[in-house]
Amino acid sequence: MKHRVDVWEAIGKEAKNNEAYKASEDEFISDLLAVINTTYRASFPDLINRDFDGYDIDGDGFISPKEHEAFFYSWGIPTNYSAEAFKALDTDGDGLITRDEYIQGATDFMFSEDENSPYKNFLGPLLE
Ligand SMILES: [Ca+2]
Ligand SMILES: [Ca+2]
Repeated sequence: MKHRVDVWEAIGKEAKNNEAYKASEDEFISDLLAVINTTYRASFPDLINRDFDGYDIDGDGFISPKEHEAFFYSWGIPTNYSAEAFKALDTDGDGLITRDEYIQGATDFMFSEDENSPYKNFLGPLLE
């Protein structure tokens, strides 16, 4: 949680004295890039382990397709994109996402610069 707050504080540093401040897309990206290569990268495994626990609603150690839809819903991502993202994460195709599968996908999504990464739709497709 602390690291997530660090990220938002870095992004929102201009906002402290200005309640009406809105980050532009460029500001958001440059601030995110600045913080991503510092504490955020080191804390990422911790962060995504906790995310996994949050998305594994029934606590059985796997993210089911229904739980994945709930994860998309909680982020405001249209749930019709869930199945495709789920399929990319479920690398062994057993119909469930293990912690390792999730961590692999989330890490690749966050840090890979490969435009053709199978995990590029981890949070749904980019808007046109
Ligand atoms: Ca579960
Ligand atoms: Ca699997």
